[in-house]
Amino acid sequence: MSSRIANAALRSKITTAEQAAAMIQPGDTVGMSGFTGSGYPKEVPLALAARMEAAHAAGDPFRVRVWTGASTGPELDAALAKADGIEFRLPYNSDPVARDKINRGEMEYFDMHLSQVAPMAWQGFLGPLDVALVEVTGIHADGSLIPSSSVGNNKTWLDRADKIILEVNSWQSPELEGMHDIYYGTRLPPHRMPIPLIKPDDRIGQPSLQCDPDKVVAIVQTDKPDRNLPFDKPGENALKIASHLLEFFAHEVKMGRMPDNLLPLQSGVGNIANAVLTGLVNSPFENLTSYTEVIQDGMIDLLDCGKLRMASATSFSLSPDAAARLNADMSTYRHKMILRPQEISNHPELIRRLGCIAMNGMIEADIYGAVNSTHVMGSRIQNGIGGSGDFARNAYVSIFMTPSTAKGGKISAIVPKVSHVDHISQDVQVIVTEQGLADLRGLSPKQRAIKIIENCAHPDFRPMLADYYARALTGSYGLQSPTLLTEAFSWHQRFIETGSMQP
Ligand code: 0RQ
Repeated sequence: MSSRIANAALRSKITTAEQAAAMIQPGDTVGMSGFTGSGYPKEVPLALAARMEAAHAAGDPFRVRVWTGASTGPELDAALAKADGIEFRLPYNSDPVARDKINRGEMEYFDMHLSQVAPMAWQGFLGPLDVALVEVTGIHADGSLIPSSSVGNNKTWLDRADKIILEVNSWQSPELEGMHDIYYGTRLPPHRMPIPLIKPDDRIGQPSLQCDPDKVVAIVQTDKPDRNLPFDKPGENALKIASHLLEFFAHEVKMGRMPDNLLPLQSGVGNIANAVLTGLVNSPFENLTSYTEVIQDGMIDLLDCGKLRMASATSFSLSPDAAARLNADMSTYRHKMILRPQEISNHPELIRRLGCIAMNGMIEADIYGAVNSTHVMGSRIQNGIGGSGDFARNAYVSIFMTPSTAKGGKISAIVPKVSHVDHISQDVQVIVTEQGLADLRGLSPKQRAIKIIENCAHPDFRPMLADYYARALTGSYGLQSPTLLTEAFSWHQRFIETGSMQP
Protein backbone atom coordinates (compact mmCIF):
# COMPACT_ATOMS: atom_id res chain seq x y z
CA MET A 1 0.00 0.00 0.00
CA SER A 2 2.92 2.37 0.64
CA SER A 3 3.32 2.36 -3.16
CA ARG A 4 0.74 5.15 -2.97
CA ILE A 5 3.42 7.26 -1.22
CA ALA A 6 6.04 8.08 -3.84
CA ASN A 7 7.99 10.54 -1.67
CA ALA A 8 10.69 8.66 0.30
CA ALA A 9 11.01 11.25 3.09
CA LEU A 10 7.26 11.17 3.66
CA ARG A 11 7.23 7.34 3.61
CA SER A 12 9.39 7.47 6.74
CA LYS A 13 6.52 9.25 8.52
CA ILE A 14 4.12 6.31 8.21
CA THR A 15 2.81 5.45 11.63
CA THR A 16 -0.21 4.03 13.47
CA ALA A 17 -3.49 5.86 13.97
CA GLU A 18 -2.85 5.81 17.73
CA GLN A 19 0.55 7.48 17.37
CA ALA A 20 -0.89 10.05 14.99
CA ALA A 21 -3.79 10.77 17.35
CA ALA A 22 -1.27 11.31 20.17
CA MET A 23 -0.04 14.36 18.24
CA ILE A 24 -3.39 16.12 18.75
CA GLN A 25 -3.68 17.94 22.09
CA PRO A 26 -6.73 18.90 24.18
CA GLY A 27 -8.03 22.29 23.03
CA ASP A 28 -6.50 21.99 19.54
CA THR A 29 -8.36 23.14 16.48
CA VAL A 30 -8.27 20.39 13.86
CA GLY A 31 -9.19 21.06 10.22
CA MET A 32 -10.36 17.73 8.83
CA SER A 33 -11.18 16.68 5.29
CA GLY A 34 -14.64 15.40 4.41
CA PHE A 35 -17.73 16.55 2.58
CA THR A 36 -21.12 14.76 2.50
CA GLY A 37 -19.64 11.50 3.73
CA SER A 38 -16.76 11.45 1.23
CA GLY A 39 -13.02 11.78 1.67
CA TYR A 40 -13.03 12.15 5.45
CA PRO A 41 -10.29 10.63 7.67
CA LYS A 42 -11.40 7.24 8.99
CA GLU A 43 -8.62 6.01 11.29
CA VAL A 44 -7.17 8.89 13.31
CA PRO A 45 -10.54 10.28 14.52
CA LEU A 46 -11.43 6.82 15.89
CA ALA A 47 -8.08 6.59 17.70
CA LEU A 48 -8.56 10.14 18.96
CA ALA A 49 -12.03 9.26 20.26
CA ALA A 50 -10.57 6.29 22.17
CA ARG A 51 -7.97 8.62 23.73
CA MET A 52 -10.71 11.09 24.65
CA GLU A 53 -12.81 8.38 26.29
CA ALA A 54 -9.84 7.24 28.36
CA ALA A 55 -9.09 10.85 29.35
CA HIS A 56 -12.72 11.50 30.33
CA ALA A 57 -12.78 8.28 32.39
CA ALA A 58 -9.73 9.55 34.25
CA GLY A 59 -11.62 12.80 34.96
CA ASP A 60 -9.54 14.75 32.49
CA PRO A 61 -11.75 16.34 29.81
CA PHE A 62 -10.28 16.14 26.30
CA ARG A 63 -12.10 18.11 23.65
CA VAL A 64 -11.08 19.68 20.35
CA ARG A 65 -12.54 22.14 17.87
CA VAL A 66 -13.43 20.43 14.58
CA TRP A 67 -13.62 22.13 11.19
CA THR A 68 -14.42 20.20 8.01
CA GLY A 69 -15.76 20.77 4.49
CA ALA A 70 -19.29 19.63 5.35
CA SER A 71 -20.75 16.42 6.80
CA THR A 72 -18.46 13.43 7.37
CA GLY A 73 -19.09 9.85 8.50
CA PRO A 74 -19.64 7.85 11.68
CA GLU A 75 -15.90 7.29 12.22
CA LEU A 76 -15.48 11.04 12.62
CA ASP A 77 -18.50 13.02 13.82
CA ALA A 78 -20.34 10.22 15.62
CA ALA A 79 -17.19 8.77 17.23
CA LEU A 80 -15.92 12.13 18.49
CA ALA A 81 -19.37 13.27 19.62
CA LYS A 82 -19.97 10.00 21.50
CA ALA A 83 -16.64 10.55 23.26
CA ASP A 84 -17.85 14.04 24.20
CA GLY A 85 -14.77 15.23 22.34
CA ILE A 86 -16.06 18.12 20.22
CA GLU A 87 -16.13 21.51 21.88
CA PHE A 88 -16.95 23.49 18.74
CA ARG A 89 -17.95 22.40 15.25
CA LEU A 90 -18.17 24.14 11.88
CA PRO A 91 -19.46 24.48 9.13
CA TYR A 92 -22.05 21.67 8.66
CA ASN A 93 -23.27 18.58 10.45
CA SER A 94 -25.76 15.88 9.56
CA ASP A 95 -24.61 13.23 12.02
CA PRO A 96 -27.43 12.22 14.41
CA VAL A 97 -25.19 11.79 17.47
CA ALA A 98 -23.56 15.20 17.01
CA ARG A 99 -26.98 16.72 16.20
CA ASP A 100 -28.32 15.45 19.50
CA LYS A 101 -25.36 16.94 21.39
CA ILE A 102 -25.86 20.28 19.65
CA ASN A 103 -29.59 20.32 20.41
CA ARG A 104 -28.91 19.44 24.05
CA GLY A 105 -26.60 22.45 24.27
CA GLU A 106 -23.49 20.33 24.79
CA MET A 107 -21.65 21.32 21.62
CA GLU A 108 -21.21 24.75 20.02
CA TYR A 109 -22.00 24.72 16.32
CA PHE A 110 -21.31 27.49 13.79
CA ASP A 111 -23.58 26.61 10.86
CA MET A 112 -22.30 28.73 7.97
CA HIS A 113 -22.37 29.29 4.20
CA LEU A 114 -19.97 26.71 2.80
CA SER A 115 -18.37 29.15 0.34
CA GLN A 116 -17.36 31.38 3.24
CA VAL A 117 -15.36 28.92 5.33
CA ALA A 118 -12.01 29.24 3.53
CA PRO A 119 -12.15 33.04 3.16
CA MET A 120 -13.10 33.38 6.83
CA ALA A 121 -10.24 31.12 7.87
CA TRP A 122 -7.82 33.28 5.83
CA GLN A 123 -9.30 36.49 7.21
CA GLY A 124 -8.40 35.17 10.67
CA PHE A 125 -11.92 35.25 12.11
CA LEU A 126 -11.87 31.58 13.05
CA GLY A 127 -8.62 31.60 15.03
CA PRO A 128 -5.45 29.57 14.47
CA LEU A 129 -5.49 26.04 13.01
CA ASP A 130 -3.28 23.64 14.94
CA VAL A 131 -3.61 20.47 12.88
CA ALA A 132 -4.81 19.54 9.39
CA LEU A 133 -6.04 15.93 9.22
CA VAL A 134 -6.66 15.15 5.56
CA GLU A 135 -7.48 11.99 3.61
CA VAL A 136 -5.68 11.69 0.26
CA THR A 137 -5.58 9.13 -2.53
CA GLY A 138 -1.80 9.21 -2.80
CA ILE A 139 1.38 11.28 -2.50
CA HIS A 140 3.56 12.23 -5.49
CA ALA A 141 7.36 12.07 -5.45
CA ASP A 142 7.50 15.86 -5.10
CA GLY A 143 5.30 15.72 -1.97
CA SER A 144 2.16 17.10 -3.61
CA LEU A 145 -1.05 15.25 -2.77
CA ILE A 146 -3.57 13.42 -4.97
CA PRO A 147 -6.92 14.51 -3.52
CA SER A 148 -9.56 12.03 -2.44
CA SER A 149 -13.31 11.79 -3.16
CA SER A 150 -13.90 15.29 -1.80
CA VAL A 151 -11.86 18.47 -1.91
CA GLY A 152 -13.81 20.67 0.52
CA ASN A 153 -11.50 23.02 2.44
CA ASN A 154 -8.41 20.80 2.25
CA LYS A 155 -6.32 23.34 0.39
CA THR A 156 -6.93 25.90 3.12
CA TRP A 157 -6.38 23.45 6.00
CA LEU A 158 -3.04 22.25 4.50
CA ASP A 159 -1.85 25.82 3.93
CA ARG A 160 -2.90 27.23 7.30
CA ALA A 161 -2.25 24.42 9.79
CA ASP A 162 0.90 24.28 11.93
CA LYS A 163 1.17 20.52 11.44
CA ILE A 164 -0.31 18.03 9.03
CA ILE A 165 -1.47 14.43 9.49
CA LEU A 166 -2.36 12.57 6.28
CA GLU A 167 -4.48 9.46 5.82
CA VAL A 168 -3.65 7.69 2.56
CA ASN A 169 -6.70 5.67 1.57
CA SER A 170 -6.16 2.81 -0.87
CA TRP A 171 -9.95 2.20 -1.11
CA GLN A 172 -10.06 5.38 -3.21
CA SER A 173 -9.49 4.65 -6.89
CA PRO A 174 -5.99 5.66 -8.08
CA GLU A 175 -7.78 6.82 -11.24
CA LEU A 176 -9.12 9.79 -9.27
CA GLU A 177 -5.79 11.38 -10.15
CA GLY A 178 -6.41 14.10 -12.71
CA MET A 179 -10.08 14.64 -11.88
CA HIS A 180 -9.48 17.51 -9.46
CA ASP A 181 -8.95 21.18 -10.22
CA ILE A 182 -7.34 23.01 -7.31
CA TYR A 183 -7.33 26.76 -7.83
CA TYR A 184 -4.65 28.70 -5.97
CA GLY A 185 -5.60 32.15 -7.23
CA THR A 186 -8.01 33.30 -4.50
CA ARG A 187 -6.86 36.35 -2.52
CA LEU A 188 -8.16 38.54 0.24
CA PRO A 189 -9.47 42.06 -0.49
CA PRO A 190 -8.17 44.42 -1.80
CA HIS A 191 -6.17 42.00 -3.96
CA ARG A 192 -9.02 39.89 -5.36
CA MET A 193 -9.09 39.25 -9.10
CA PRO A 194 -11.85 37.81 -11.28
CA ILE A 195 -11.90 34.01 -11.14
CA PRO A 196 -11.25 32.86 -14.73
CA LEU A 197 -13.99 30.25 -14.97
CA ILE A 198 -16.52 30.84 -17.74
CA LYS A 199 -18.01 27.35 -18.30
CA PRO A 200 -18.66 24.53 -15.81
CA ASP A 201 -16.06 22.40 -17.61
CA ASP A 202 -13.23 24.95 -17.41
CA ARG A 203 -10.13 23.87 -15.53
CA ILE A 204 -8.43 26.84 -13.90
CA GLY A 205 -6.07 25.21 -11.40
CA GLN A 206 -3.89 22.15 -10.91
CA PRO A 207 -4.75 18.48 -10.27
CA SER A 208 -2.91 18.13 -6.96
CA LEU A 209 -2.82 19.80 -3.55
CA GLN A 210 0.37 21.58 -2.49
CA CYS A 211 1.76 20.42 0.83
CA ASP A 212 4.84 21.52 2.78
CA PRO A 213 6.50 18.16 3.64
CA ASP A 214 8.19 19.70 6.69
CA LYS A 215 4.77 20.23 8.28
CA VAL A 216 3.74 16.58 7.84
CA VAL A 217 4.11 14.88 11.24
CA ALA A 218 2.38 11.56 10.54
CA ILE A 219 0.97 9.46 7.73
CA VAL A 220 -1.58 6.73 8.41
CA GLN A 221 -2.70 4.16 5.85
CA THR A 222 -6.24 2.87 5.48
CA ASP A 223 -8.50 1.05 3.06
CA LYS A 224 -11.86 1.92 4.62
CA PRO A 225 -14.70 2.96 2.29
CA ASP A 226 -16.53 6.28 2.35
CA ARG A 227 -19.84 6.46 4.26
CA ASN A 228 -21.94 5.99 1.10
CA LEU A 229 -25.55 5.61 2.25
CA PRO A 230 -28.21 4.21 -0.10
CA PHE A 231 -30.86 6.60 -1.44
CA ASP A 232 -34.54 5.68 -1.02
CA LYS A 233 -36.36 4.59 -4.15
CA PRO A 234 -38.17 7.81 -5.18
CA GLY A 235 -41.61 7.84 -3.50
CA GLU A 236 -44.84 9.25 -4.91
CA ASN A 237 -44.21 12.77 -3.56
CA ALA A 238 -40.67 12.93 -4.92
CA LEU A 239 -41.86 11.78 -8.35
CA LYS A 240 -44.62 14.41 -8.39
CA ILE A 241 -42.17 17.15 -7.37
CA ALA A 242 -39.80 16.01 -10.13
CA SER A 243 -42.58 16.07 -12.70
CA HIS A 244 -43.69 19.63 -11.71
CA LEU A 245 -40.09 20.75 -12.10
CA LEU A 246 -39.63 19.13 -15.50
CA GLU A 247 -42.80 20.85 -16.70
CA PHE A 248 -41.43 24.15 -15.36
CA PHE A 249 -38.13 23.68 -17.20
CA ALA A 250 -39.96 22.89 -20.46
CA HIS A 251 -42.01 26.08 -20.01
CA GLU A 252 -38.88 28.17 -19.39
CA VAL A 253 -37.30 26.81 -22.58
CA LYS A 254 -40.50 27.53 -24.53
CA MET A 255 -40.55 31.09 -23.21
CA GLY A 256 -36.92 31.54 -24.33
CA ARG A 257 -35.70 32.08 -20.78
CA MET A 258 -33.45 29.01 -20.78
CA PRO A 259 -31.58 27.26 -23.60
CA ASP A 260 -32.63 23.77 -24.78
CA ASN A 261 -29.97 22.16 -22.61
CA LEU A 262 -31.10 24.28 -19.61
CA LEU A 263 -28.43 25.98 -17.48
CA PRO A 264 -25.89 24.39 -15.10
CA LEU A 265 -27.80 22.39 -12.50
CA GLN A 266 -27.19 22.63 -8.77
CA SER A 267 -28.89 19.93 -6.80
CA GLY A 268 -29.09 19.83 -3.00
CA VAL A 269 -28.81 16.91 -0.65
CA GLY A 270 -31.44 14.26 0.06
CA ASN A 271 -33.84 11.90 -1.63
CA ILE A 272 -36.02 14.49 -3.38
CA ALA A 273 -33.07 16.22 -5.02
CA ASN A 274 -31.83 12.83 -6.18
CA ALA A 275 -35.31 11.93 -7.54
CA VAL A 276 -35.37 15.13 -9.62
CA LEU A 277 -32.08 14.17 -11.22
CA THR A 278 -33.40 10.69 -11.90
CA GLY A 279 -36.49 12.30 -13.51
CA LEU A 280 -34.21 14.13 -15.94
CA VAL A 281 -33.03 10.76 -17.28
CA ASN A 282 -36.41 10.28 -18.97
CA SER A 283 -36.79 13.93 -19.98
CA PRO A 284 -36.17 15.45 -23.42
CA PHE A 285 -33.30 17.60 -22.12
CA GLU A 286 -29.85 16.74 -23.42
CA ASN A 287 -26.29 18.00 -23.26
CA LEU A 288 -26.88 19.12 -19.67
CA THR A 289 -24.16 20.40 -17.36
CA SER A 290 -23.98 20.62 -13.62
CA TYR A 291 -22.21 23.15 -11.39
CA THR A 292 -22.97 21.98 -7.89
CA GLU A 293 -21.54 20.82 -4.57
CA VAL A 294 -22.18 17.12 -4.61
CA ILE A 295 -22.42 14.46 -7.30
CA GLN A 296 -25.20 12.04 -6.30
CA ASP A 297 -26.45 8.79 -7.83
CA GLY A 298 -28.88 10.66 -10.09
CA MET A 299 -25.98 12.48 -11.74
CA ILE A 300 -24.12 9.25 -12.39
CA ASP A 301 -27.34 7.94 -14.05
CA LEU A 302 -27.51 11.10 -16.16
CA LEU A 303 -23.87 10.73 -17.19
CA ASP A 304 -24.41 7.05 -18.02
CA CYS A 305 -27.36 7.73 -20.30
CA GLY A 306 -25.46 10.53 -22.02
CA LYS A 307 -27.87 13.32 -21.03
CA LEU A 308 -25.36 15.02 -18.74
CA ARG A 309 -22.21 16.21 -20.50
CA MET A 310 -20.22 16.93 -17.37
CA ALA A 311 -20.50 17.59 -13.64
CA SER A 312 -18.48 20.00 -11.52
CA ALA A 313 -18.67 19.70 -7.71
CA THR A 314 -16.52 19.50 -4.61
CA SER A 315 -17.49 15.99 -3.53
CA PHE A 316 -19.38 12.77 -4.15
CA SER A 317 -22.41 11.66 -2.17
CA LEU A 318 -23.17 8.20 -3.50
CA SER A 319 -24.90 4.98 -2.56
CA PRO A 320 -22.59 1.96 -2.16
CA ASP A 321 -23.79 0.69 -5.57
CA ALA A 322 -23.08 3.95 -7.38
CA ALA A 323 -19.69 4.27 -5.65
CA ALA A 324 -18.78 0.76 -6.85
CA ARG A 325 -19.90 1.65 -10.40
CA LEU A 326 -17.86 4.83 -10.31
CA ASN A 327 -14.74 3.16 -8.93
CA ALA A 328 -14.97 0.35 -11.51
CA ASP A 329 -14.93 2.81 -14.40
CA MET A 330 -13.16 5.84 -12.97
CA SER A 331 -10.87 6.24 -15.99
CA THR A 332 -13.95 7.08 -18.12
CA TYR A 333 -15.85 9.15 -15.53
CA ARG A 334 -12.71 11.13 -14.71
CA HIS A 335 -13.02 13.06 -17.95
CA LYS A 336 -16.64 14.04 -17.29
CA MET A 337 -16.25 15.26 -13.72
CA ILE A 338 -14.26 17.94 -11.92
CA LEU A 339 -13.90 18.22 -8.15
CA ARG A 340 -12.90 21.67 -6.90
CA PRO A 341 -12.33 23.41 -3.54
CA GLN A 342 -15.70 24.37 -2.03
CA GLU A 343 -14.82 28.06 -2.13
CA ILE A 344 -14.90 27.63 -5.96
CA SER A 345 -17.74 25.09 -6.34
CA ASN A 346 -19.94 27.41 -4.24
CA HIS A 347 -18.49 30.77 -5.24
CA PRO A 348 -21.17 33.48 -5.58
CA GLU A 349 -19.30 35.14 -8.47
CA LEU A 350 -19.27 31.88 -10.46
CA ILE A 351 -22.82 30.84 -9.61
CA ARG A 352 -24.10 34.21 -10.80
CA ARG A 353 -21.92 34.16 -13.94
CA LEU A 354 -22.92 30.63 -14.96
CA GLY A 355 -26.61 31.22 -14.20
CA CYS A 356 -27.11 28.05 -12.17
CA ILE A 357 -30.51 26.47 -11.60
CA ALA A 358 -30.48 25.98 -7.82
CA MET A 359 -32.70 23.18 -6.45
CA ASN A 360 -32.64 22.69 -2.70
CA GLY A 361 -34.71 20.94 -0.07
CA MET A 362 -36.34 22.84 2.78
CA ILE A 363 -38.08 22.25 6.09
CA GLU A 364 -40.81 24.85 5.59
CA ALA A 365 -41.76 27.96 3.64
CA ASP A 366 -44.15 30.69 4.63
CA ILE A 367 -46.94 32.16 2.56
CA TYR A 368 -44.65 35.03 1.50
CA GLY A 369 -41.88 32.69 0.35
CA ALA A 370 -39.30 32.90 3.14
CA VAL A 371 -37.65 29.51 3.66
CA ASN A 372 -36.43 27.63 6.71
CA SER A 373 -33.84 25.00 5.74
CA THR A 374 -32.33 24.30 9.10
CA HIS A 375 -34.37 24.60 12.31
CA VAL A 376 -37.34 22.40 13.23
CA MET A 377 -39.85 24.44 15.27
CA GLY A 378 -37.48 27.41 15.24
CA SER A 379 -34.87 26.05 17.61
CA ARG A 380 -33.85 22.45 16.88
CA ILE A 381 -31.15 22.21 14.21
CA GLN A 382 -31.58 19.50 11.56
CA ASN A 383 -28.39 19.82 9.48
CA GLY A 384 -27.30 23.32 8.49
CA ILE A 385 -27.62 25.87 5.69
CA GLY A 386 -24.79 24.14 3.81
CA GLY A 387 -24.46 25.47 0.31
CA SER A 388 -28.12 26.31 -0.15
CA GLY A 389 -27.56 30.03 0.59
CA ASP A 390 -24.52 30.28 -1.68
CA PHE A 391 -26.64 29.02 -4.56
CA ALA A 392 -30.07 30.45 -3.72
CA ARG A 393 -29.01 34.08 -3.61
CA ASN A 394 -26.87 33.95 -6.72
CA ALA A 395 -28.65 31.47 -8.99
CA TYR A 396 -30.46 32.27 -12.25
CA VAL A 397 -33.49 30.68 -10.71
CA SER A 398 -33.67 29.57 -7.10
CA ILE A 399 -36.02 26.64 -6.38
CA PHE A 400 -36.95 25.14 -3.00
CA MET A 401 -38.83 21.87 -2.70
CA THR A 402 -40.44 19.73 -0.03
CA PRO A 403 -43.42 17.45 0.49
CA SER A 404 -46.33 19.67 1.59
CA THR A 405 -46.59 17.92 4.98
CA ALA A 406 -44.20 16.29 7.45
CA LYS A 407 -44.53 13.81 10.32
CA GLY A 408 -47.31 11.77 8.75
CA GLY A 409 -49.41 14.79 7.78
CA LYS A 410 -49.39 16.44 11.23
CA ILE A 411 -47.20 19.34 10.13
CA SER A 412 -47.79 21.69 7.20
CA ALA A 413 -44.61 22.63 5.35
CA ILE A 414 -46.40 25.81 4.25
CA VAL A 415 -46.98 28.01 7.29
CA PRO A 416 -48.09 31.57 8.03
CA LYS A 417 -44.58 32.47 9.18
CA VAL A 418 -41.43 30.34 9.10
CA SER A 419 -40.13 29.61 12.58
CA HIS A 420 -36.55 30.38 11.45
CA VAL A 421 -35.35 32.22 8.33
CA ASP A 422 -32.49 30.91 6.22
CA HIS A 423 -33.57 32.31 2.85
CA ILE A 424 -35.41 35.61 2.69
CA SER A 425 -38.31 35.81 0.25
CA GLN A 426 -36.20 37.78 -2.27
CA ASP A 427 -33.88 34.74 -2.58
CA VAL A 428 -36.72 32.29 -3.24
CA GLN A 429 -38.16 32.31 -6.73
CA VAL A 430 -39.93 28.98 -7.04
CA ILE A 431 -41.52 26.71 -4.42
CA VAL A 432 -42.52 23.15 -5.30
CA THR A 433 -44.41 20.54 -3.35
CA GLU A 434 -46.17 17.41 -4.61
CA GLN A 435 -49.30 19.61 -4.81
CA GLY A 436 -47.80 21.92 -7.41
CA LEU A 437 -45.34 24.67 -8.23
CA ALA A 438 -45.51 28.37 -7.36
CA ASP A 439 -43.49 30.64 -9.64
CA LEU A 440 -43.00 33.70 -7.45
CA ARG A 441 -40.90 35.81 -9.81
CA GLY A 442 -42.23 39.31 -10.18
CA LEU A 443 -44.92 38.94 -7.52
CA SER A 444 -45.60 41.14 -4.50
CA PRO A 445 -45.94 39.49 -1.07
CA LYS A 446 -49.76 39.42 -1.25
CA GLN A 447 -49.70 37.93 -4.76
CA ARG A 448 -47.18 35.35 -3.55
CA ALA A 449 -49.35 34.36 -0.59
CA ILE A 450 -52.33 33.52 -2.81
CA LYS A 451 -50.18 31.50 -5.20
CA ILE A 452 -48.30 29.55 -2.52
CA ILE A 453 -51.49 28.65 -0.63
CA GLU A 454 -53.32 27.61 -3.79
CA ASN A 455 -50.49 25.78 -5.56
CA CYS A 456 -48.32 24.30 -2.80
CA ALA A 457 -50.26 23.79 0.46
CA HIS A 458 -51.77 20.39 1.28
CA PRO A 459 -55.60 20.30 1.01
CA ASP A 460 -55.76 19.44 4.75
CA PHE A 461 -54.13 22.78 5.58
CA ARG A 462 -55.18 24.96 2.61
CA PRO A 463 -58.45 26.19 4.17
CA MET A 464 -56.67 27.01 7.45
CA LEU A 465 -54.04 29.01 5.58
CA ALA A 466 -56.62 30.78 3.41
CA ASP A 467 -58.65 31.66 6.51
CA TYR A 468 -55.55 32.94 8.32
CA TYR A 469 -54.58 35.05 5.31
CA ALA A 470 -58.08 36.51 4.93
CA ARG A 471 -58.10 37.55 8.59
CA ALA A 472 -54.56 38.94 8.35
CA LEU A 473 -55.78 41.14 5.49
CA THR A 474 -58.26 42.80 7.79
CA GLY A 475 -56.59 42.60 11.20
CA SER A 476 -52.86 43.14 10.77
CA TYR A 477 -50.70 46.16 11.50
CA GLY A 478 -49.94 46.83 7.83
CA LEU A 479 -50.91 45.50 4.43
CA GLN A 480 -47.56 44.96 2.71
CA SER A 481 -47.00 41.48 4.23
CA PRO A 482 -50.10 41.03 6.42
CA THR A 483 -49.23 39.04 9.54
CA LEU A 484 -51.06 38.16 12.74
CA LEU A 485 -47.97 37.72 14.87
CA THR A 486 -49.29 35.69 17.78
CA GLU A 487 -51.44 33.46 15.62
CA ALA A 488 -48.68 32.88 13.06
CA PHE A 489 -46.36 31.22 15.55
CA SER A 490 -49.21 29.46 17.36
CA TRP A 491 -49.14 26.86 14.53
CA HIS A 492 -45.69 25.73 15.62
CA GLN A 493 -46.53 26.04 19.31
CA ARG A 494 -49.61 23.87 18.78
CA PHE A 495 -47.40 21.13 17.29
CA ILE A 496 -44.99 21.34 20.23
CA GLU A 497 -47.88 21.09 22.71
CA THR A 498 -50.21 18.62 20.99
CA GLY A 499 -48.13 16.86 18.31
CA SER A 500 -50.14 18.36 15.45
CA MET A 501 -50.53 21.70 13.71
CA GLN A 502 -54.24 20.93 13.24
CA PRO A 503 -56.41 22.63 15.90
O1 0RQ B 1 -37.00 14.17 10.41
O2 0RQ B 1 -35.68 12.11 10.26
O3 0RQ B 1 -36.74 12.81 12.40
O4 0RQ B 1 -38.15 12.00 10.51
O5 0RQ B 1 -36.72 16.80 8.91
O6 0RQ B 1 -36.52 15.53 6.41
O7 0RQ B 1 -38.06 14.56 4.76
O8 0RQ B 1 -35.87 13.36 5.30
O9 0RQ B 1 -36.00 15.56 4.01
O10 0RQ B 1 -33.68 14.59 3.47
O11 0RQ B 1 -35.01 16.08 1.89
O12 0RQ B 1 -33.99 16.99 4.00
C1 0RQ B 1 -34.15 20.62 4.59
C2 0RQ B 1 -33.31 18.84 6.09
C3 0RQ B 1 -34.57 18.24 4.01
C4 0RQ B 1 -32.26 19.15 3.79
C5 0RQ B 1 -33.59 19.23 4.64
C6 0RQ B 1 -38.08 16.58 9.31
C7 0RQ B 1 -38.43 15.20 8.77
C8 0RQ B 1 -37.12 14.46 9.03
C9 0RQ B 1 -35.48 15.44 7.32
P1 0RQ B 1 -36.88 12.64 10.94
P2 0RQ B 1 -36.63 14.63 5.11
P3 0RQ B 1 -34.61 15.71 3.27
C10 0RQ B 1 -26.49 21.67 -0.72
C11 0RQ B 1 -27.81 21.91 -0.18
C12 0RQ B 1 -30.10 22.29 4.09
C13 0RQ B 1 -28.77 22.13 3.41
C14 0RQ B 1 -28.88 22.22 1.93
C15 0RQ B 1 -31.19 20.09 4.31
C16 0RQ B 1 -36.07 15.53 8.75
O13 0RQ B 1 -32.56 19.48 2.47
O14 0RQ B 1 -30.48 19.78 5.25
O15 0RQ B 1 -29.88 22.61 1.35
N1 0RQ B 1 -31.05 21.30 3.68
N2 0RQ B 1 -27.81 21.89 1.27
O16 0RQ B 1 -39.51 14.65 9.44
C17 0RQ B 1 -40.81 19.51 11.10
C18 0RQ B 1 -41.20 20.27 8.94
C19 0RQ B 1 -40.31 19.28 8.47
C20 0RQ B 1 -39.70 18.45 9.40
C21 0RQ B 1 -39.02 17.90 7.40
N3 0RQ B 1 -41.82 21.10 8.11
N4 0RQ B 1 -41.40 20.36 10.26
N5 0RQ B 1 -39.93 18.57 10.72
N6 0RQ B 1 -38.92 17.62 8.71
N7 0RQ B 1 -39.88 18.91 7.23
C22 0RQ B 1 -25.78 20.42 -0.18
C23 0RQ B 1 -24.91 20.70 1.03
O17 0RQ B 1 -24.89 21.74 1.55
C24 0RQ B 1 -24.04 19.63 1.57
